[in-house]
Amino acid sequence: MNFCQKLTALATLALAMGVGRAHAQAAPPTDPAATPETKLLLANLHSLVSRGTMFGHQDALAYGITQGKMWKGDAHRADVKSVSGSYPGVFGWELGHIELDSARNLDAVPFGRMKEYIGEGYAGGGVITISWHLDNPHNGKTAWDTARTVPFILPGGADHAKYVTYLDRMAAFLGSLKGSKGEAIPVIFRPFHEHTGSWFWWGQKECTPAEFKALWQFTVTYLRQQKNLHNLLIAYSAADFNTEADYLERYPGDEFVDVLGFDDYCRDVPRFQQSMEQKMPLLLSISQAHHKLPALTEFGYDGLPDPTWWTKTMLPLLLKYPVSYALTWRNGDPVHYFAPFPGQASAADFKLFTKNKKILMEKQIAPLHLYTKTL
Ligand code: BMA
Repeated sequence: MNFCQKLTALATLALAMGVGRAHAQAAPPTDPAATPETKLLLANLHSLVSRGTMFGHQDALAYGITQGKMWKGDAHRADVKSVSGSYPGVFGWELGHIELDSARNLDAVPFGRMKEYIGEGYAGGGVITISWHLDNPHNGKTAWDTARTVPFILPGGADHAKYVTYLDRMAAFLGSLKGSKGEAIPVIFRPFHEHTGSWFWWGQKECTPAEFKALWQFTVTYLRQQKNLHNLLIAYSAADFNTEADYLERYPGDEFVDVLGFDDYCRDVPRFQQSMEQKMPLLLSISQAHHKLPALTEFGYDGLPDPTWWTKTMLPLLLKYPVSYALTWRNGDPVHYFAPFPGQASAADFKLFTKNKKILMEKQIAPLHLYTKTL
């Protein structure tokens, strides 16, 4: 073989081994009975990673900020769209208080409206992800209560029946999400998030790894087998972690997770960059080894005080460490917000950020028909 032939042979071998095609071996959904749309979505999301990162915003369609006040419930409105011209590619929603049979979630979004917003996001071609800050089933306090709880709600525990009631109410909502043909809307469901921290009752100091895994496995199995939900991709999302072992300490197993992620917030730019530089390579290598979809499941800079944070801090990180999506948190009130709105200090920079071809908004994603066509 001459030099050229050797190069070609090497390249062929590399391709056959999947080198450079990290996501080609992506696992199908862990739910063997996943709906066709759910299966196709996951396969397409794996392919899409090489094209770019979808930008996501929590509660994008429900409310936002305008001239120092809140807007709420306006049709076809999103702060991200007012600034960039497009809806986000990913729509995040939150189910806290559905377990209480409440008409509104813990941030006052009516569940009836949320269902419509989810339908709109899906019909527009976007991706839906849902978190759940559920109240403590053991003592009725909030998700932020840190009393020891998990052993009481596991099968055989004194509060198991109560937890199952909570699951039933939550599952009824997830099962009610339907597209125009009556098909179930696929959802990236992200329960028990930030479990490596200790601020929720499912946190690291609040239960053992075995208890956490048992809770996760019971929950996912119950939703699939008892509630017949087959539209869920399950996301495991940590807070801080230092090593692969740390990240996987409470991992419930490859058959219970489709998306791997973590949540990280900026309070100081150099420290945030350092934290992302430490966590992102670990996330990417663990996702690749387990054939899971990597995502930055929450990120943000509360109040966006840095006018060039999007292009100077976030963009370089997302270009260097390609993840499927990066979801920023809600525009909760005029002093607690994570996405820019017209007039906000970082609005012009956000617009530039969304113009980068590697940042995918709904406009870029809609023509791909992620639920019906193979990419
Ligand atoms: C938190 C804050 C809270 C909110 C909760 C659930 O990070 O935004 O105000 O209630 O998320 O959405």
